Amino acid sequence: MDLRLIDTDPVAPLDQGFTYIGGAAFGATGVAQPRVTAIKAGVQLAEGDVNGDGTTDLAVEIHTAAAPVAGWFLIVTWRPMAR
Ligand SMILES: [Ca+2]
Repeated sequence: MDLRLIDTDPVAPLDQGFTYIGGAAFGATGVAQPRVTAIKAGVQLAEGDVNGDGTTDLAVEIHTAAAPVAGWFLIVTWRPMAR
């Protein structure tokens, strides 16, 4: 799932991306996060919290028996340096 074109903070300079959290609950910490949880055997739910408020903004059902890994998501992996 390619999330690289989503700038999670359009106010800040450059692009801000997501931090993958596996199956953990969204932190509501202001940090954009994708996660994957099992719905039932062979069905995973990938969700993204784009604005870091702890609620789901996008969701995709994935049908696979494979265990979820961070590599399912293409995310911006760099951050602008603090000034
Ligand atoms: Ca949200």
